[in-house]
Amino acid sequence: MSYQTIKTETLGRVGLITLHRPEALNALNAQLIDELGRAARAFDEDDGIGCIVVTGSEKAFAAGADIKEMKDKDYAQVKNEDFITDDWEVLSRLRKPTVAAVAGFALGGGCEIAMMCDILIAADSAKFGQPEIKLGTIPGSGGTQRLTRAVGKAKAMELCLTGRMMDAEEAERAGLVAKVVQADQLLDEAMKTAEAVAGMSLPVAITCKEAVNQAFESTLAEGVHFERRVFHATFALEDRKEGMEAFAAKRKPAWKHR
Ligand code: CO8
Repeated sequence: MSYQTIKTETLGRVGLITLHRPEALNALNAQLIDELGRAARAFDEDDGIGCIVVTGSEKAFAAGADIKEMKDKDYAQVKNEDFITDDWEVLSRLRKPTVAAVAGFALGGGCEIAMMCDILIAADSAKFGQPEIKLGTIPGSGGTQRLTRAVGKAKAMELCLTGRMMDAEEAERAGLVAKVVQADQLLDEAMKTAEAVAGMSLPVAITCKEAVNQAFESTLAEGVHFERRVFHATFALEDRKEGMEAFAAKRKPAWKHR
């Protein structure tokens, strides 16, 4: 498939998507969202892929929805076309684990797309924010919800209501990102993480992702119950047997299902 606003590459069992609209700091226009959705779905459906990495440029992961494309829309239009359709949420619906590798600006929809990924790794140059309030609007693709779940009400309120940016160190302290690395090592680190995940048994990795996500959708008791049920279910897999036998035999597991 050929794309104009993103680049894709398959590196071993990792699918790499690079947002690529350098003239607009990777602002998310309709074409980019369409291409990102198609590429992400294609990797998700590809048996050769175990993990997907989404990244941007050194200067920007993505500076938000394309303001120039959005500015002339009126209420009837956004309502009728259901602006920010499900396509914008594609990354949150993938079955396979995803890693966001963020350098530079991750603002508005850019921050929201990064937060849709399962593991967020930041370069020390990363800047996160939901500046929509400065444009007279509010986040529209989960910013008020995912940011609040990640960093808590106090910081999410402050960030959304003032529109200020938070740097990588603050984002790590607040629990938004898994780790911060030097900018020139961002992609290497993200790939290492993605390769480690892609090296696991795929049905187990998918199950594990589902179980962690359940924490955001249920009470503690329901979540623990769900976890117990899917934990039991892993005992139906040959890979569960293989993993434990390999440990006992002091060898590396040879997963059957990848
Ligand atoms: N939309 C369109 N163009 C943009 C955007 C954007 N969001 N951000 C930057 N650009 C363009 C600039 O207009 C400029 O273009 P040109 O050279 O033609 O003038 C080019 O990119 C470079 O940008 P700057 O010259 O502004 O670069 P600076 O380094 O001076 O500033 C900033 C960088 C601080 C990131 C600045 O560009 C900025 O504030 N950008 C807007 C950030 C913003 O407000 N983002 C939120 C957008 S609203 C939103 O995301 C709603 C989300 C809805 C749901 C999305 C679902 C995924």
